[in-house]
Amino acid sequence: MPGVSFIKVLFLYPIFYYQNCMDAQSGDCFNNDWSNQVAECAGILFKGRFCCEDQISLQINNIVGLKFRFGFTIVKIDSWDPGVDNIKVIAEDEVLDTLSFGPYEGTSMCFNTDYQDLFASYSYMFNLPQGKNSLKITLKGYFNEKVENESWGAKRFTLEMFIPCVEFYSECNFQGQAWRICNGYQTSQVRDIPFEIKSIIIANGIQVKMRNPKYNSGQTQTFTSSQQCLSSYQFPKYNQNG
Ligand SMILES: [Ca+2]
Ligand SMILES: [Ca+2]
Repeated sequence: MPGVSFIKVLFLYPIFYYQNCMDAQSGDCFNNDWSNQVAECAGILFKGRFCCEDQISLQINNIVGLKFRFGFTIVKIDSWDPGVDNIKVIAEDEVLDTLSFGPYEGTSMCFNTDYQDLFASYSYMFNLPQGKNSLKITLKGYFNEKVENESWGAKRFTLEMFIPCVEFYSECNFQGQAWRICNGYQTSQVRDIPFEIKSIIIANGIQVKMRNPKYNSGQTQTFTSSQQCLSSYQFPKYNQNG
């Protein structure tokens, strides 16, 4: 029964997983990621304007990794009150930061000419627990006056994976038992995978090579994207070398 079957995973990292609304006039600012509201300040497009207790989120499904970096640019508009008005940056349930600015921080660029505006970039490393295969990032504001007086927006959203994983499933569509290989983890050179593989989550930038003499005339298969439903495959061995 055992043949020359193997799995080899090549991780190229960090993986630039996601970006949105990067440039001054990016067309993708108008997609529905985060929000479908788009505004402009000094010729620069951003998602906004938001006020009051507005929050915007990005939900990513079928993502496997242990360590990430999220980056974005906040657009502070008009008369924020320091210590009162703020935005929380939240990954899953963890508050990564609380951002606050004063009304005169920045330069007068847009909207209320009495108050200054600024663009400021931030990035955060965070971990995702083992076993999670989805990620939700939220920007949650608290403002106690109307949008004409104080507001915010955001742009240049990026997500990088610093410890990416590949996850194998016993059923199609990423269901059933799961077994993962993560970059940076010490793993034995040869390992048993405890089930027949039916689907795999593979981020862009990762290559998974697999071979089984009973499948595709024993040719090596290289996968560079997620596989929703594979034909019968059984892999007794795994080898983690580039
Ligand atoms: Ca202003
Ligand atoms: Ca206020």
